[in-house]
Amino acid sequence: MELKALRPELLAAVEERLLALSSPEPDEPPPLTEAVRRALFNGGKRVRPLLALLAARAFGGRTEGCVDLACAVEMVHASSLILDDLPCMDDSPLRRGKPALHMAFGEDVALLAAYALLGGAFRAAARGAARLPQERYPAEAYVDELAGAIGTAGLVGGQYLDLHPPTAVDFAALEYIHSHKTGALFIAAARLGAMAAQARPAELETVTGFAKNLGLAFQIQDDLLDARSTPEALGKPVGQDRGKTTFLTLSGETACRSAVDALLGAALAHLRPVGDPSLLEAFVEYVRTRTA
Ligand code: GRG
Repeated sequence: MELKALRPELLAAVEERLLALSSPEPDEPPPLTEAVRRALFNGGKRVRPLLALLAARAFGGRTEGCVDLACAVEMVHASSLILDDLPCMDDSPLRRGKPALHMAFGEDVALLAAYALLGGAFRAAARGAARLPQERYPAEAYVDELAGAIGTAGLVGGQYLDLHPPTAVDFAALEYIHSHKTGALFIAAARLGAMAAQARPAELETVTGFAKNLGLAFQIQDDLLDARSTPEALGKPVGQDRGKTTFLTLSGETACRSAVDALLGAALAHLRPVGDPSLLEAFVEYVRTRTA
């Protein structure tokens, strides 16, 4: 099946499960439910869960077994966006064109919602993983994968260096920041999908190389979109990175566009040993042509 035809079905499964995963506990304070749901359902593209589900398909896995894992990754992503927007971090009043969560609910509720999403993500991952075959990858391997992507050598580490950059930010420093801030969750999404499909450890390495290149290309595109797109096309304010060193300020537009092409080419090259790479190839094409 082609990605165009499959995508709505996969995204519908993700929406449905995210709704279930964020349904209120019997004694949950309603404002928390509202904040968590606002963070989850405010127009995200669902790139990471889609990547997880397509990676599962590429290794012959049934995607139902992987939906919880895909949703766990999206919940971590939603949590990271809440935290990223806080005044002590990126200090952004808007997210996806609407008030950031701390603007709508206050910083205290935003922080609590971010923690609630993280807890929910681990619950989803643990429960999803427990329903998969345990011989090659026991349930804790999936949980460990997700935890590693968040930690000091993942999202948190990348965010730290983004907030405390070295005095001279060069390409290597930016690559470190973004391969952690953005790349870590792309890698976790693709690996979790492949693990759910029982891909062999060597195949996981292939998937890691694929997702690493894809994640970095995605981030460089983000820099380009931030500088060159319009708020209408992007669904959020542009020029947010002004004053920051980005791939664009460091290398210029032409070099950035070449880097995106080269990275996407490298991502595709990693797919050569994959049995049926067609859906992941189509996903690369979607990333190549994205406008938001
Ligand atoms: C403890 C979860 C946690 C995080 C702490 C705050 C933080 C560390 C990390 C921030 C990471 C971050 C916000 C990276 C930006 C990644 C990125 C490219 C975001 C945009 O992704 P899209 O385009 O967003 O997929 P949508 O809006 O479509 O969901």
